[in-house]
Amino acid sequence: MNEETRCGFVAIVGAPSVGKSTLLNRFLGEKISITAAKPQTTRHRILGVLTEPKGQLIFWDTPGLHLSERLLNLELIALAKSALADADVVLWVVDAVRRGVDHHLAQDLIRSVNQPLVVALNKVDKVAKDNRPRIELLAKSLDPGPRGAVFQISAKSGLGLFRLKNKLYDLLPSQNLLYPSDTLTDRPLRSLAAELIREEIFRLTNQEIPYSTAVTIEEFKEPHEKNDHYYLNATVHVEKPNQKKVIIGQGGQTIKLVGQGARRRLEELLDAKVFLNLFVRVTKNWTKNLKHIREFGYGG
Ligand SMILES: Nc1nc2c(ncn2[C@@H]2O[C@H](COP(=O)(O)OP(=O)(O)OP(=O)(O)O)[C@@H](O)[C@H]2O)c(=O)[nH]1
Ligand SMILES: [Mg+2]
Repeated sequence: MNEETRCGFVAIVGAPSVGKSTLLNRFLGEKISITAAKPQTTRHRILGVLTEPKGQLIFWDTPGLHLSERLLNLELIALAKSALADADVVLWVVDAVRRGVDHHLAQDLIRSVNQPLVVALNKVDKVAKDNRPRIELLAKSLDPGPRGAVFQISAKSGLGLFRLKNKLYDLLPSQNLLYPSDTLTDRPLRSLAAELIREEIFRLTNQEIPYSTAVTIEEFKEPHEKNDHYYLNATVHVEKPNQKKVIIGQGGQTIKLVGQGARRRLEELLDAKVFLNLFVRVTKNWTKNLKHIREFGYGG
């Protein structure tokens, strides 16, 4: 083992929509975690592995931390907590412009553990010049002192990420790589496919629809021969009959757009033609039912 090889787990945590998944994708140079302008996009603990000559940063992307008694949300908080408990270093992402409605839940959870802490004040590309002094003050107030450091970054433009990454390496233990160097994620293709469909639903629907939607893949057939199609059968689960109406849209227009967008993205991901069948089903109040939450692959 090279004495200088650094390797370990970094839990990316923070309030919803602060840019955790965008940051992970940016670090990896690949989209493995879906992103959206609407909160509560991530519903898994997503492993992303970055291997470089210096070592290996093993990230856990986690669901945004916010207070709500909805059972699905409680499961997602538990997931983020489990990543925090397993991490060597905590990477707390804070929105420089809008600190996130539930900033305090993240703060409390971070205070309850004692690993090194790096704070990433994200979206500084959005900060107007005359607001710079306010951001400097905010950065100062978030500085964890001897426990770590604070960085001003933009996950979108890449600003500040090199220094942030180097700090993360410095805080990790010296040890051999834990994953083969070509590992990117532990998410199976099938699950990435379900997530891409969900991302299209986030893009094309509003209000409570994105949060009330789950996607499962019933069939995922790989091509047998070159130039053959992938064949996917997916179910979009919603909680109420009126949500089903919205997702299908007038004359089937919305579900058609979801299907077209998701198919294009899947073809990019799989580098092959894709045949995608979407079916919309009402699974009453699934976000309040642990059996369904698990069945759809979220939480625990
Ligand atoms: N301007 C700007 N926008 C950003 C930046 N990082 C993320 N965003 C945007 O912020 C929104 C939320 O990003 P996500 O990465 O999905 O946020 P998240 O923290 O993973 O959200 P949850 O999974 O819902 O907790 C998206 O519209 C991103 O494009 C950034 O550095 N600058
Ligand atoms: Mg996310």
